[in-house]
Amino acid sequence: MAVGAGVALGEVAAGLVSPSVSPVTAVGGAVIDAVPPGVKDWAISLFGTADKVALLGGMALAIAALAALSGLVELRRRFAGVAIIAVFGVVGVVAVISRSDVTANAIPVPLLVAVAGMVLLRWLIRKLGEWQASAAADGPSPKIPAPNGPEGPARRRFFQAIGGTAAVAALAGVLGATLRGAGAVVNELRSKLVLPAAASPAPPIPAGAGLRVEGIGPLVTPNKDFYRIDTALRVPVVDPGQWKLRVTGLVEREVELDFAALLAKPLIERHITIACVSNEVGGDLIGNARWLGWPVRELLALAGPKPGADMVLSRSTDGWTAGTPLEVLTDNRDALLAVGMNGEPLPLEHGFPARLIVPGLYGYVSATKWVTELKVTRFADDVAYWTPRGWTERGPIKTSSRIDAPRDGRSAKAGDVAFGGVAWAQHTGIGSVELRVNRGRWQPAELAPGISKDTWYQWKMVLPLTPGQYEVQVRATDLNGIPQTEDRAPVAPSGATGYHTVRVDVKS
Ligand SMILES: Nc1nc2c(c(=O)[nH]1)N[C@H]1C(S)=C(S)[C@@H](COP(=O)(O)O)O[C@H]1N2
Ligand SMILES: [Mo]
Repeated sequence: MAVGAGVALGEVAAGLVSPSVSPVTAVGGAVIDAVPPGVKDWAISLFGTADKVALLGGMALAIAALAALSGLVELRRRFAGVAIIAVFGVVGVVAVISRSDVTANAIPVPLLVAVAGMVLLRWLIRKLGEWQASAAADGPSPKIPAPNGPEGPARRRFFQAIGGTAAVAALAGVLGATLRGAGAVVNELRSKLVLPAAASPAPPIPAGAGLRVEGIGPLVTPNKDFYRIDTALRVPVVDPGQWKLRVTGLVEREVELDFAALLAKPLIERHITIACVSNEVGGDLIGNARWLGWPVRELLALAGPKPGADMVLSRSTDGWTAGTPLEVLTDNRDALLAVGMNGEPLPLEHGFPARLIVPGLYGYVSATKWVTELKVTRFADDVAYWTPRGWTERGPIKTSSRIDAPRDGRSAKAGDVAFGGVAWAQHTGIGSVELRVNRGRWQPAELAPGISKDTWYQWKMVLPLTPGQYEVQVRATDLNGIPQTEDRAPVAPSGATGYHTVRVDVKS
């Protein structure tokens, strides 16, 4: 019961976080990947297309056997059964981490399964022990319960605990299956989807754009490492066959677009770095991806915004909204109604089947995931989700820079110490990056070419350092010659500012 409840709670958590993080699915997938081909062929010939059901059934039997074993062992020796569950919890974590499509937010799920299983097992065994103890105290024949003896209440409490655990397991099982069922179906549709080639492919990445400095992040962020920010407790699951986008409001004519029609448009592919307004100085709520999509200005041109309109309120399936200046969506920048991310359909967490990506604006005013409506309106008439919650109505990304290597607080060996990181000023571009040591004079760093002015740029600088404590700061200047501000500001209401500072302990 304890293990069953833990596994069921894990399925609920997986259903909420992401369909791909279920420990059961991850362990099953790891088994599929690990068994030798001969065994796989044998299983397929034996079970045919029911091979997955057979695998899940086999896993259920294995889990039940493991649970029974833990219970028997725990009854004899306190924490011995708990330890068995802990070992399998570690196996679950390793299985989840080893899945290539899984993000960091998946790791708590198998931990939850193991912890819930361990806590419940200990609790139930204690109740059982209390019953046994009172039965033993009751007389020489504990087999025949005395209805009014001290074992009566202890026995009842044990069965109440077992019954309660069973009820939790059953409820969680049903909820988890419902949540995950829909996600699994759409995940399957997504994995079968073949996106069209871009009519205008992404310009090639300039040679030398990616610098080799130990500890510096990749120039293009892999999907599984891309930061995720949204208000959705459960990842919205949107069937692309049902998806529609409507352009409404102050327009000459409303436009409705389904997914097939969107894919039939001449799509363009561009590298664009998006950032969250909640990104602290030096933080990692920023990522650079190659997005495939249809320019929003072409969609808006079909609808024909009426004079007086100055904002587009985009809305997602879960009711979240962003307010984007109409001007930004109609100028010549590559604001996209995106369907692809780094050569794949958007991951469910990143807005499948379609989202907005706007160069130069923080995500909260532009990057609506699971988008289904663009309402052309006016800032005076409509308010987006985060505006009444203490964030500015407009959210241009502030020019900023980050030191990735060496990390703050690390020590380095005296001699040439390689510093490296990124700098961004989306849609303006970075002109220069400078470093200063212990508040000394600013020295120019080597600046790699950006992929475009809409992406971050990598920089590097080798400093000859003798043993001692150093404080190193970075600052970027955009291509208009405007440096990032030194004044420190918190993330609210419009994005953090100030120099990223790292302390390095140089040892001989
Ligand atoms: N539907 C929806 N879209 C959303 C959000 C949200 O809460 N709901 N958050 C936005 C914010 S604040 C950011 S920073 C970006 C993050 O996009 P990502 O999760 O793909 O990195 O999505 C934006 N799009
Ligand atoms: Mo954000």
